[in-house]
Amino acid sequence: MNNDDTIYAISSAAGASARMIVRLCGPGARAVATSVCPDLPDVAGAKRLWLRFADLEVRAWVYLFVSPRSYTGDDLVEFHLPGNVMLVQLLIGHLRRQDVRMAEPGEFTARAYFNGRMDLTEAEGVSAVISAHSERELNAARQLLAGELAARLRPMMDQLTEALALIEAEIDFVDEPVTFLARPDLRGRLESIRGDLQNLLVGSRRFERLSHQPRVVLVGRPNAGKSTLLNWLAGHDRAIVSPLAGTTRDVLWAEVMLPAGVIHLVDVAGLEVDEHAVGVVDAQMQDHARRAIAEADLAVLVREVNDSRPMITADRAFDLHVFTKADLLNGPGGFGEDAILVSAKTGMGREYLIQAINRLVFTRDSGEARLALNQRHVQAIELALDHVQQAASMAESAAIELLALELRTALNHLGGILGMVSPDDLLGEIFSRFCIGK
Ligand SMILES: Nc1nc2c(ncn2[C@@H]2O[C@H](COP(=O)(O)OP(=O)(O)OP(=O)(O)O)[C@@H](O)[C@H]2O)c(=O)[nH]1
Ligand SMILES: [Mg+2]
Repeated sequence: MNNDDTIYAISSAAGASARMIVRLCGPGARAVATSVCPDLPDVAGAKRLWLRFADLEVRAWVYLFVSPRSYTGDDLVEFHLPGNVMLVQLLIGHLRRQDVRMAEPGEFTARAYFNGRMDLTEAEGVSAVISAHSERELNAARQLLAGELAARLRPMMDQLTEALALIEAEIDFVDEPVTFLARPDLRGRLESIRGDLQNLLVGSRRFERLSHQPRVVLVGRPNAGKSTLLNWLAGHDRAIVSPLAGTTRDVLWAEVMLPAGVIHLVDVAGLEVDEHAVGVVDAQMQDHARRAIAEADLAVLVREVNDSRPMITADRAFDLHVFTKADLLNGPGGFGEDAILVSAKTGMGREYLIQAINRLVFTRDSGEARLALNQRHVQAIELALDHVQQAASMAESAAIELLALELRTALNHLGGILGMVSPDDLLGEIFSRFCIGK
């Protein structure tokens, strides 16, 4: 990435849309924009202006952001064109002829970082917001974007810096008996920082856990109506449904949009209570089914309303009981308090079922107040913790130079989280996960 280049990207979503956005950024952005849009004003703002390129005249909203007050910190121009792919291609063809190149993934945000517009955790927040699939992921990403991790780290880094400065001062006065920070006092300070770092780790959630799409499996006897439920909740015919018991043989799944996010709804072969009754192929089928049941985050027991046989069992407890075919109910049923009655035929109970699954999947371990950390953050905090711990344990015995080295290493690890001392390959790794146009 060369930060002196002028770059462009289509910043709207792929596919049909009412508007398409072409973003232009870099030192040459205004000059290049003027070649398309002669009336581009000198001051920042939004205006509806004429664009002229490829023998066309198009009216479009043009947004000008002037350095340093832009997303990236450079001059930035956005053309909001009518949503026509051909038009955008022609405009881009025109830009390409003027020494403007296409942005790499995440390059806009990388520039914002290099220009000091955001720290590295905030840049990661941008990426996480873009790829969030659920409310909880989005909330966690917003926390990063708002600089909450940085806000938690800074006081610890300040304390470390202060301790380091005090002991380094002693190194400078090595010939004189001056002590700026008594050793027991130093140990006390380091132990308190160690405690803070530990609390940060213990009290946080893992981003990776949040981004995994929750799996909900439907479990029941053959013919209980599991595949019908899958199709009904997914809103399309994903699975074959038939009155014959044993219709579903493989593990199937569909994405289902719930109010708080998307889940993986999994449908498996019906389970038999008497496993001796099943043949060889069936044994394999039941094996796959049982594995899918074990791996799911949530297991829903699906049972016909009129089924009076004993309940089937699995190697785990069921989180929810659903009684199907409520339209066929004959006589009063003794359903448990938290059981849900549904009928795919009449539509009964659908909303209720959706809310119940949503609640169980998305609010069970929510703890919204807890900060979400990614692998990179956790590793750096753990390393910093090791060095602070090491320094604390030898605070009263070790040579001052050794203590200073431990503290500086700890500080570097924490600084790395915010991108203060990050090697280039790490930065490349982080920004390459973005999409082009961000
Ligand atoms: N009346 C009525 N019939 C239903 C309802 N839901 C499912 N059925 C019928 O029950 C039969 C079995 O449905 P499936 O969805 O294939 O059942 P399954 O649990 O997937 O069965 P297997 O794949 O064999 O384990 C089909 O004939 C469905 O039309 C319902 O709500 N009301
Ligand atoms: Mg089925």
